[in-house]
Amino acid sequence: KMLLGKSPKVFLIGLALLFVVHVILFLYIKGIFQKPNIQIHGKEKTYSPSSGDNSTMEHQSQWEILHDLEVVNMPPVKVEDRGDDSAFLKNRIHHKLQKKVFVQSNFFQNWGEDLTKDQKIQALILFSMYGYNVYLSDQLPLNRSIPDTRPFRCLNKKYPLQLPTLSVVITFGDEALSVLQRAITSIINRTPSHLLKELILVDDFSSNEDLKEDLDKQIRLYNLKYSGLLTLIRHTKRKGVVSARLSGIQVATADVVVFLDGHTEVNVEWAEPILARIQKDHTVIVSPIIDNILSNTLEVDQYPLTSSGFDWRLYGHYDYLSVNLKDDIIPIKSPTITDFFAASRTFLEEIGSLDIGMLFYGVEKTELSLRVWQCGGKIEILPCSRVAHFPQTIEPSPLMILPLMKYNALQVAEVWMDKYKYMVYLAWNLPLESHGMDFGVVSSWIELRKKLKCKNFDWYLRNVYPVLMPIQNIVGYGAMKNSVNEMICMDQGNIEGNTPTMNHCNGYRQQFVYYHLTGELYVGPLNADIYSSDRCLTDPGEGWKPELVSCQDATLKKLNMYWNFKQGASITNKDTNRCLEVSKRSPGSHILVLQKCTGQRWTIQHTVRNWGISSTLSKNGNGG
Ligand SMILES: *[C@@H]1O[C@H](CO)[C@@H](O)[C@H](O)[C@H]1NC(C)=O
Ligand SMILES: *[C@@H]1O[C@H](CO)[C@@H](O)[C@H](O)[C@H]1NC(C)=O
Ligand SMILES: [Mn+2]
Repeated sequence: KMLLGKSPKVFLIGLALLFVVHVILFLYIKGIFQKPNIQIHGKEKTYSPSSGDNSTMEHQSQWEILHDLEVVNMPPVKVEDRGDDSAFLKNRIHHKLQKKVFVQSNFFQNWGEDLTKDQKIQALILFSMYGYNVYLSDQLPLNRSIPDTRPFRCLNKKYPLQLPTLSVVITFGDEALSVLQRAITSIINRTPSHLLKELILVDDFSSNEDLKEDLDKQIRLYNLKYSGLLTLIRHTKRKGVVSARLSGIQVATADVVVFLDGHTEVNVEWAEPILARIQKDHTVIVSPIIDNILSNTLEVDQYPLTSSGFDWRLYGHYDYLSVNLKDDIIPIKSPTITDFFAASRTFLEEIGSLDIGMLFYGVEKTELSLRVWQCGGKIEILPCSRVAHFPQTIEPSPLMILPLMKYNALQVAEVWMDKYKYMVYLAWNLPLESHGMDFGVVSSWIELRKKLKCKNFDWYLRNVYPVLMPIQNIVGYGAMKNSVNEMICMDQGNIEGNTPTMNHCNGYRQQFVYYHLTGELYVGPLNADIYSSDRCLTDPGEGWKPELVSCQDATLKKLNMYWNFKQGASITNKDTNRCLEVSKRSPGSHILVLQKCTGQRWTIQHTVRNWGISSTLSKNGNGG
């Protein structure tokens, strides 16, 4: 921005390319890949820990920060294929180190104004690499105090003196050493030493130099001081969080095992509520409340009490909670675990431990949670147990994750969801039959389910997670195309707005359409739960613009929301008889209009035989 004029031509080309890349990344991050931890259902907006103040940094991702570092005439970048993005980022940053860097970033709005330019550059580079403020972390004491975020009544709670022992498993990959050490220090300082049996670190193939000899040295020092408390396991290949946790379980010996990651700080008396609850009932799996560590100032921000659930893609997120807040210290029954959880080691073993087939974050929480509830366990979130955590760190690109998530979701649907699994196919926009997606071998899990006489998904829906509302009468779904131009698809348009439009077909959820036997047309991602109403296409009766309205509102207000449609035919409003058609606005740009029918035809990507649940999909369900 400030460097215009130096070598304008190259700069402009470079800037244009970078802009495109960032727009694509931004769209992916914001639109396609909804982060599970920051979405509160029911409010239909992103949870913002400090909304109200001016700190924009919490929402600035490493990709956006990277933008602040963009330089003139950046050379092409060699991307090492390590199967993740960190190498890519480092490579980019390394090039920039030798270049002139633009350091005026809102990163320094709340912190570090007094740093010199070189220090600022260093701080930004570290932030880009890790997704949190490593420069500051390196200066803070490892044993720093953090605010006690528990509800007040927790402070008076007494726990039994005799409690089960605890193995803490920390899995990490490419963590900043000071952040990892602060996690270790907080656990050692805030867990009663007679209960903390061991601390197991699993390094999932980090590439950082300081996580090699430096970490080994630190661990030797800890072990001298705390008589062999720490164990370090190193993977020689990146295997993912489930694999890393399994490596940890294999060496764990205490009664209870708890899983954390490397960018956490446990709070006072975090372990006692966990151990007391599992002592009382060893079939309960518990999660602490995860408070946020702000990524620039490293302040701890209290997180509200929530339970945790998932959408029909089986992707985990927090649910808006309507608990009676007078009872703010009793365990919260939760449909799923959150990112961190603790379990009796023997109970976890009984129900099949962790599923190594779960390849990436997101669906693995749903998998374990369905297994726990359906096979006789329970899940609770404990308001008196608090763990602070950086919510945003470097993540692989959504492009890489989505296929893995889909693969895992289908496995889970196959094993645990019986006749409801069709909803997962609808949410992912996959054909109900012969979808051609290989989802691996699930027979051992089906056998385990039989052996443990686990309950069925219908029981889970009715007793644990009535929030999800399966839809029975969708008869057509996926991309909706018009005979005028096969390259464009119906699209929900601007997410803030309510005017659907036509855009180039891109396969994203913004272009999913669901047609009901009863005439409703949903446009956009499928929610199908009681919190977030899906959006129905309506004819306002006048003007040419179709509107998207929450289906609940449309029903209440008796809007014109029912449409006649058959594959390859027109879309006609049942009340107004107007047709939904495509009109050219300018070359290459199309819009949706309501008008007198001119004979345009529509086709929808998938149709459902037998009006609803496919017979082949429901027949091998294991009713329970
Ligand atoms: C945010 O910025 C505005 C204007 O710059 C200022 O008036 C306000 O006090 C700031 N709020 C906080 C919480 O810092
Ligand atoms: C951290 O450790 C130092 C040195 O052992 C000690 O002086 C200080 O009081 C500790 N701080 C906290 C918050 O425990
Ligand atoms: Mn994390």
